[in-house]
Amino acid sequence: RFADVAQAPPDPILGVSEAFRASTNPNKLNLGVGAYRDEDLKPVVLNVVKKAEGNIFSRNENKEYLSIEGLEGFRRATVDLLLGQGHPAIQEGRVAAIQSLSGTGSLRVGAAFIARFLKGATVYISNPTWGNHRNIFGDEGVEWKHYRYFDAATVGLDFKGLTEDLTAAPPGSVVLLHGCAHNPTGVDPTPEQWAAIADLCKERNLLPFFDVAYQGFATGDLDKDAFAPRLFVERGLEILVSQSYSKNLGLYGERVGALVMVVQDKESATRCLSQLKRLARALYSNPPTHGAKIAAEVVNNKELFDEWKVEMRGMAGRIERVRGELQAALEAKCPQKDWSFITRQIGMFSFTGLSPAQVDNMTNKHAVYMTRDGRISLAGLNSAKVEYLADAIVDSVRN
Ligand code: PLP
Ligand code: TYF
Repeated sequence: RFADVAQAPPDPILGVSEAFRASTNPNKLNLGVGAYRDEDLKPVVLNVVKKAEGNIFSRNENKEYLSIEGLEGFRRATVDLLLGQGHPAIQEGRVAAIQSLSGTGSLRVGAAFIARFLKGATVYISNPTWGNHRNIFGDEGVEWKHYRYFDAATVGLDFKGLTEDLTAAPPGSVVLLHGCAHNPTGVDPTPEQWAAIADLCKERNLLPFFDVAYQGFATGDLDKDAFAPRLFVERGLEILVSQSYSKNLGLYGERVGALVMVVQDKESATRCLSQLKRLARALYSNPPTHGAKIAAEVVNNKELFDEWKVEMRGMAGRIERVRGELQAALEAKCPQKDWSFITRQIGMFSFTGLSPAQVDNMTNKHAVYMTRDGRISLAGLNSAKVEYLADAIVDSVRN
């Protein structure tokens, strides 16, 4: 019965971590997965998370099911974090938010909503994008197409290509946009370009679906990093948003996130939430409690919230520092090439432009583990390893 089941390919990102673990090379370096590491390259549990957990444990709460839409305090907190406390859309009651299984699960609920209520709509995803986007929409039977995004020649945004592709998209299509710190390129639209994209969505009747997985990691400031979705709402657009606390609160394994819909009026919000609950019920019934309590505790407690902002800036700052160091090391070792893209790119990643063959050289010869699209996670780099990495890159580009 099961003998004919074919082997599934490994995840192109998480598979890198498996290969890294299997390597016995003492110099091995894991720049594959986008997960924050400290200067000793160890995973981090934020101080505010430990404090929040202390508060939660001291209240000796039960482990009852949450309601399908999730923890009330978390739902409020996550919308506040996205739109800013007291935002008119919140006061008008036209925001529907369902706690879901981190960014991935929230995207999947969004995909299920699209499949059921926007039948036939195509989702436009950037080329390139986070690999799982294709699976998430594809597995829900939602058709997806690429829009142009990255221009290898300028190592920047192909704004002309993006505009052309979205202009050609049929009205009613969905456009998946990375809220900030685009994965994998580290290239975001400028504020003016965001405004133009918003106008285009409005003119062409496209539905923006923001994937917000790195709020805090673009500028180190949670509010500034919510610029794009807030701008779209300000311009009168209805939006879908998936939010993840994996990176900014370091809650990876707790699976904390939400799907948020900002719609035109309160009645629509009520009905949309009822349908999101209907979808979630069949997918996983109700979301996990612990991580949501942590996020709610941090965002809703002024003291912890302020401390989180400091820790957030610390993480973003460490990544920015190693970016600068890597660029300087490459400029010293290989001055004939322009390496300025490394500090122009933002967020956790650098899109190096290394070809698959060069990536193989990085991994096979130097034990630098990274994805085959040439992306490196700077969250997995420290000062001590900068020289080693720069030597490996220079050796690989010369090959
Ligand atoms: N979207 C993007 C762009 C990501 O990089 C990630 C990975 O963190 C996710 C969504 C979802 O991650 P998670 O399911 O851990 O929130
Ligand atoms: O792009 C990354 O590295 C992160 C982590 O299936 C991740 O988004 C990677 C793959 C995956 C889930 C999370």
